[in-house]
Amino acid sequence: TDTKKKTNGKAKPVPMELIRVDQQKAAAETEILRKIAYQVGVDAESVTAQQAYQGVAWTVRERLIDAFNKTQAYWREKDPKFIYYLSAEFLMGRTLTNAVNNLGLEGEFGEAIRKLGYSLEELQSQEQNASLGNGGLGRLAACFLDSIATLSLPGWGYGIRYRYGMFRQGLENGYQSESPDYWLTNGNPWEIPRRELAYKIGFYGSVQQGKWVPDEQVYAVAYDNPIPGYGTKTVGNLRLFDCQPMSEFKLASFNEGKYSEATDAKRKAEDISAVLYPNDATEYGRELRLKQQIFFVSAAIQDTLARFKKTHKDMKELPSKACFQMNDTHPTIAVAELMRLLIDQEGLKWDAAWDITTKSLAFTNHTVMPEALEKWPVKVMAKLLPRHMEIIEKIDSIWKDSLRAKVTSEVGSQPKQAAPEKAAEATKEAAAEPPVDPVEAALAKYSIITENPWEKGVKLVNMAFMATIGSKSTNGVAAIHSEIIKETIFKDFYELSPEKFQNKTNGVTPRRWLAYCNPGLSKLITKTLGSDEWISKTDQLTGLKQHADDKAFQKQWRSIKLENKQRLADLIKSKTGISVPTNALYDVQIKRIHEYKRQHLNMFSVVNRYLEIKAASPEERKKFVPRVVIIGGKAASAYVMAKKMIKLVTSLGDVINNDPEVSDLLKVVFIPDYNVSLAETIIPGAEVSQHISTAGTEASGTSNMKFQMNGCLIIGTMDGANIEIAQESGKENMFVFGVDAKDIGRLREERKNFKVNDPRWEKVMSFLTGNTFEQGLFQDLVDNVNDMSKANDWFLLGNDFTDYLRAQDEIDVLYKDQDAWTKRSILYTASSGFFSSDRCIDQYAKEIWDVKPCPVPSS
Ligand code: B1H
Repeated sequence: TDTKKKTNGKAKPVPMELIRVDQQKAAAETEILRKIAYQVGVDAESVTAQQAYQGVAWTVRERLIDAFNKTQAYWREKDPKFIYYLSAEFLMGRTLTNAVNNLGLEGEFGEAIRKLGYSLEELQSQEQNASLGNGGLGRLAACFLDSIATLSLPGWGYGIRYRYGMFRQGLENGYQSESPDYWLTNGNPWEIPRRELAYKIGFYGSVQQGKWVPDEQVYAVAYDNPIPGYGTKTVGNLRLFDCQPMSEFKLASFNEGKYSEATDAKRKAEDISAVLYPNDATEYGRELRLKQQIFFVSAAIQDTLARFKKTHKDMKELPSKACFQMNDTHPTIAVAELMRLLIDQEGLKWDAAWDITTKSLAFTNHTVMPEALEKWPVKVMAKLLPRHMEIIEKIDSIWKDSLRAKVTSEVGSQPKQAAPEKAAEATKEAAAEPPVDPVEAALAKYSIITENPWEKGVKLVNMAFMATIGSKSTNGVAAIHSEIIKETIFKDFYELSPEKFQNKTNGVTPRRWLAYCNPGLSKLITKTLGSDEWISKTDQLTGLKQHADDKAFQKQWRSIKLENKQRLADLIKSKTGISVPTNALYDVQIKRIHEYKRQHLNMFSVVNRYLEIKAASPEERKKFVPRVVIIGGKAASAYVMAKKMIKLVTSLGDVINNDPEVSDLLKVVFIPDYNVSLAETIIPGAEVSQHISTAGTEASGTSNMKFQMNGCLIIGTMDGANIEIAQESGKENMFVFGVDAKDIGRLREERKNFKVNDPRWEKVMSFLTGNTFEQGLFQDLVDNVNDMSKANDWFLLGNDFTDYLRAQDEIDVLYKDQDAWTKRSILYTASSGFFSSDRCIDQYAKEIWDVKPCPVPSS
């Protein structure tokens, strides 16, 4: 009952007298009308925006595919080394504007769209966001694809074609509500289904004669998503896999009237690629999630090996033709899967397979949050992937064998006697348990398989450790983060092989995040610099520095910001019904809602400002700089405190926005359902943005870079990439506050006995627990940071509160001097060049991947 036999039939040559379709293109206008008539199926007398979007998108798709086919054919011919970016998330957003602009079609298509009575922007707004990611990590992967193509690097992304992306966020009574994001309602012009390209993926079963016999099998069906580079003919690829059953349904059961049994296998298979896990930075120990991971990783590696084998016989050459970058721990089962395929399918010996594996894989870590470092229970792994578990055990045991001599000599050189005060305890334990070999005990810290510290006897597979051991490099995503991982989670591994550890400070694509989302500013920059080369050579932005003091230039700069603020005000009105004045300072914090990102600290300062305005006389009130505080972001569905933080924002909004005494001096807005396309309107309209995580917790941050590019000033801690942004733009130009990362360990200890010495803190706490709100509504949130008998303010809001308010005051002071403010804004954009993902990807290509550009020749 195999319905999907892999056909892969031989292609027949097309007769010479037939003209290739890519040479038959008519004018965009004609093609769009044909698409509207025959693809959309409507009479072109009048077309809705959605129909016009469809017509345009399906036409752009063809241009995209022409260039895509040429690129891929050229790469097949040249056979360069490829980078394969393995990621469970690609947060692509919308495609139309990006494709039109990157392909250089804006003139021709802009004109055709105008004739239809629409603008490109209007049509783009018809497109659903492809929200196949949680936040920064997923969006980073999308920016990387843009840069890989722009630099003409042979490279593909590999991931999952989730049918439901990141959940849609609504508000009910000020609380987050969640609903499924079905983003494929109107079809997807940006993908090419490859139904003939299907790989078998197994689960469960047992190992027989050294080989895996799975109990359950599904197909991974490929969908290609062409990725156009900017200023090049290169079009790369994002290959996403959809999960399909081996057979549609059991006809026999169906005929007996057992309908649900008949379709059981189909439903189970389709579940695998159904939904993105909305669990930013929290590990979710579900079997289905592990299924998703092996599903796309196995398909990606099988696909790569199949292509490799068409032109190469010796597997040993694989590392010179392919590098797999593992985006966080989610794809790290790749270590075991590549070993399995090389040994069980290609017939290699263990050592040869290990050599190939460790030369072909590379690993990026994106967080030090312990809950996000995936550790799968051995029981789950052994049941779902018995052969992989065997391989992991062998990797672990060989690895520890290789360290035994070293560890033995170290243990030997250490005093055997336990410290006197511990001795009594040790004796007690020793009586209950068999003696532990000190060498084995010392080896434990290097072990992939560890005991769960919270559950005795439960063994876990530490995926991050396996990834580091099994790959040629491990990197962090900002300078400070790359140092922290060497001192904490990977300390012992760093000491063994320091040369494996690297830093690659994140970057964002200047196409989407400046050139296209901020056309006004983009035009001014191009005019000022005399060319638009800065769009791919962002170092040229430094040329703006010499204009930073020019009053006329400042005025133009400001008027563009005002237009962008108006667009943002319109967006706020349409999404929330709240009217906000454009003469106020627009203050933005948009990111996942998390205690470590401290949206509640932001709200504490809002409360303080509110109370100060209320306490001021009408005369004094005139001195306040009006502010609109804008928050956006989703909370993981099971994260109770993060959801309470959203309720805090909306509740404060209800109180403050309706208080006539405050009037337009302060507004608090929560924009629901934050996503990529909202960010494209919010960021250009922001004047100050908040990146205020507790030092040492935010690995990098990437929206900070987008704000900087758009000339938005930053208030932030010395954390993640903020530190490097401060280096580039001048620390004195950033509103810096807060404790230092190196002190947080000690401060967390001391916080238990530390009282916040600031009367404003008490006022804020009493306001939040007072009778303005429903009794007890924010008690838990306040207790967490203020009641040291119940909690210890883990993210140190109490420590940073006073300094944060000082930095907030500095913002108001500077804003009153609009020329000084604008000058800084110009300097931010001028010094943002380093944070282009082109720079970042160039470093990956040279320092980790060893992949070289292979541009398609023009003609
Ligand atoms: C980042 C994640 C993440 N780090 C687990 N880790 C997830 C972890 O669904 N999950 O299980 C999803 C995402 N995301 C972010 O990566 C960091 O917090 C940012 O600081 C960083 O800028 C970004 C890109 O490197």
